[in-house]
Amino acid sequence: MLVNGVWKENWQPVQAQDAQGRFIRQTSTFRNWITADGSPGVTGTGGFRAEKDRYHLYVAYICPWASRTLMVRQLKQLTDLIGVTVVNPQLTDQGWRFGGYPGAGSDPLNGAAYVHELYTLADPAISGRATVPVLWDKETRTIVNNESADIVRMLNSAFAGFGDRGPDLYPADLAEQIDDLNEQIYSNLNNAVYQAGFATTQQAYDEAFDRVFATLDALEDRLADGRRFLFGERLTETDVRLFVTLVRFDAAYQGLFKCNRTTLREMPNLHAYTRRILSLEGIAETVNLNHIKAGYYSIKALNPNGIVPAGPQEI
Ligand SMILES: N[C@@H](CCC(=O)N[C@@H](CS)C(=O)NCC(=O)O)C(=O)O
Repeated sequence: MLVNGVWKENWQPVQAQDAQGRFIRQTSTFRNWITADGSPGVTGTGGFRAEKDRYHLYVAYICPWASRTLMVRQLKQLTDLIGVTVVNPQLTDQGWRFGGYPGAGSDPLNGAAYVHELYTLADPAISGRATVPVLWDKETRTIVNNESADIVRMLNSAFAGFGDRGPDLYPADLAEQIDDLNEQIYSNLNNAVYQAGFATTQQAYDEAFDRVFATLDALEDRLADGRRFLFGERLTETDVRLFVTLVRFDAAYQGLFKCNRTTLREMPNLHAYTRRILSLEGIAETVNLNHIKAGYYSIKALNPNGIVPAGPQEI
């Protein structure tokens, strides 16, 4: 991680843990918003007006949080407005690295070798972890935001002035229900699989495992009435948040993170739902199973010999 702008120690997967050995995720540092007119958003400062070719996303295909932002960029048809660079899937001693792995790129804007360099460009005295996604502003050469939940929401609305940009993923009449279900899915699934995987006590693992499968069971039931998406016919940001975990489930969480009561394939409604979202225009390009497997199985603390499983080869 970075301490006062300098990279310290080898990269470690566990960010922090509580007294019971439960994994705790770091909170994000840059919380500014792109808005239609450059006025400040819900948090942070203003000055980030929606403009073509001004912003760039740095992502990892392995990362579910970064993948949310990639999906929304596709769903909102923003691919010609906002560029993307994908990092290598394996975490190095200095965190995310650019270039070399098939499907990854080098940094076209700043010539950085590691993502942590973007953080020190944005704030030379920064302390904290250098996470993806990073939403970069080419004009002021800084990080607008590194919290995927914010990025998903700002991309849903900020570029409305550029024509019809796909479905409203956060419609006002569903906002409260979306916020509620987002929170449940984040705590009991998106983050809980990591809590199972990185648990350092049996109790912490058991608790996380139970939350993961109770949540999957409830979602499997919810989809039993044949609805296309979580709230019916309309795709929302909650579907994006659920999809990114489901699509990694059999490839990474089931094996490496020991979330192995049931595979996704054994939950027919959730499996069909995942494939339905995967078939939406542009979404398959945001999912790279090779990166997902190579990335998760490169975490030495969980897989010291670095063997990458051959399967599964499809979702
Ligand atoms: N709150 C962040 C979390 C992002 C996050 O944890 N990204 C992970 C990859 S999945 C990361 O970059 N980890 C590197 C590290 O922790 O050093 C978000 O949702 O945007």
